[in-house]
Amino acid sequence: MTEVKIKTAFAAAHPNIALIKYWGKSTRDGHNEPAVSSLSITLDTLLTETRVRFDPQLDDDIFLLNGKQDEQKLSRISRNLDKLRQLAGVTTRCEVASSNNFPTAAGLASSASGFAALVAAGDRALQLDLSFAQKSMLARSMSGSAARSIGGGFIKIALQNSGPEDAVFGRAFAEQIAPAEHWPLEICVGIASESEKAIGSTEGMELSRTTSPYYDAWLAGNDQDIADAEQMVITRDFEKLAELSEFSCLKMHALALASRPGLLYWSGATVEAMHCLRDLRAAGVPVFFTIDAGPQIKAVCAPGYGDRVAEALQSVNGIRRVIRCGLGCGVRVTD
Ligand code: 2P0
Repeated sequence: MTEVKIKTAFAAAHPNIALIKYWGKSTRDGHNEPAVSSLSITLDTLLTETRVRFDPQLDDDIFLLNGKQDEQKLSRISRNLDKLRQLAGVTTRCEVASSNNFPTAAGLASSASGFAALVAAGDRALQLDLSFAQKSMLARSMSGSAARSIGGGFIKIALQNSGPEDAVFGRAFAEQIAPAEHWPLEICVGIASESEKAIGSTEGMELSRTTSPYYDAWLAGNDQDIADAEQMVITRDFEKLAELSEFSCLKMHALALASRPGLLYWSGATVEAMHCLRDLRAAGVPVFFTIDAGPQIKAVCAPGYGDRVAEALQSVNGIRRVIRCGLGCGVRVTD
């Protein structure tokens, strides 16, 4: 093992939101492998920017989030750095400085953009020259959804396509189904709360796997949902994708709600917003909702309907603000 001279690199990544949800981990191995396939869209607007600096003068890794040292998140960051160091054959410690232009750990996939940016910056700094799939697998080993933020537009992690088990990388990786230009959907994110969630996704998923009576049914329906959703994206069938995406979202939340103790990620505003968006769709506006492990509501609409949807969402009691997004690109090195 050797030390490197000071090596610095910058990367930027966007969060993604799953239309076919990932909830539950494989019991097979230690690589944070998902138990189900998932399909997502990468957003623009929301952004994580990360700088890594490998420095032989450092005794320990350091993690700064939005300018403040964050000890709590450091061990997970260090585990990711250890994999990068292992691949590069070095022991040098690293300072990671990351900033988000949106609330962290509040159901807006900050861990997805965060680990995607970290892997890309680390790859550049250590000159590993990892492939798309390798970066995706390294990001996935820290956060399942981060595997998808390596790519832009429409992305899937299809477990059927997973490669053979690899000691460093594991198996499951993301692939692009279509670029953003294929179908420039608009997304309005309704912020119901800016606080960090009480139960993180990792803990929540494990609780659902071990206690929810719906877990087997959740696994059984996944292959069909993924195959159908991919086809709907390819043919740009908004109406069918709307129905299937809401089904996957509500099915995930039913699974979580039926855990013991039940995981209730919604606030009153989340439920009000679901009704608002369903009413809007019934009135002919092509829009649907999706919700992750937090109270924020994401309204996905057909191109050109963003103004109308944002206005409706903004008027829902308890929705503090609305962030407008389009579809974004994958992670990129920015120096
Ligand atoms: C998803 N979520 O597909 C699902 C839907 C939240 C709800 O992936 O445990 O932070 O780190 O692998 O990626 C969020 O969980 O979970 C997530 P870990 P992650 O987007």
